Amino acid sequence: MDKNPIISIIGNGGVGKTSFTTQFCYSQFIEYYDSAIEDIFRKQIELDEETLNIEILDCFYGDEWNYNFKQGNYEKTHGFIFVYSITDKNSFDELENYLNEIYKYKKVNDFPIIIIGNKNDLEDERQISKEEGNEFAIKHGCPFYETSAKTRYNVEETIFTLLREIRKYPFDSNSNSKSKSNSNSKSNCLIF
Ligand SMILES: Nc1nc2c(ncn2[C@@H]2O[C@H](COP(=O)(O)OP(=O)(O)O)[C@@H](O)[C@H]2O)c(=O)[nH]1
Ligand SMILES: [Mg+2]
Repeated sequence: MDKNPIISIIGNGGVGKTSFTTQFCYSQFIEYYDSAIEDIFRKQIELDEETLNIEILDCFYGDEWNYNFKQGNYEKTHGFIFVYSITDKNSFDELENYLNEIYKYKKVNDFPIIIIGNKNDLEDERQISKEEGNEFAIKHGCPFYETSAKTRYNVEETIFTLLREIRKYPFDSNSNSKSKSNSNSKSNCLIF
């Protein structure tokens, strides 16, 4: 596995991408953060006795989105986190479009993804059931978690599961593309 895995976190504005990332990297929930900022977060972690320097690309999506920047980011990404908010049906409906967007740059089955329904602490405002989230993940053959960037619920689990998925896809640095050791193997879907 690449010792410097790169993760892109993708989803509508306001779903909690930056909060999730800062919770993971700094164990802090930051209430206000400018959502029009693109940022790279870095953290050194131990995973199964291996030291990894991970980079998380927290991507802003909007009209001003720079096409070249996006393409460059997607190509170098080892694994993607797709985020919706359980309190925002629109953010859930949009995920399909984001996934299709990535398929323009990477082949289906060629990269690991994980889907998360964030803001799990806001049960009273829930618009998307856990089952709907899980079914969507089954459709895309990837793991699924509900998370809370506020309480840190499943935040580490999400990243660690994705990193273990990335490990199954040996990265070929010569061709800058990934080939999966067993392209037929789909991960089991998990519901939390
Ligand atoms: N209650 C709750 N609020 C959250 C959670 N994640 C993010 N937020 C709030 O949702 C808003 C948008 O979060 P942000 O991380 O900026 O979203 P981004 O645009 O996807 O980066 C902020 O006010 C956050 O404090 C969460 O898990 N629970
Ligand atoms: Mg943000």
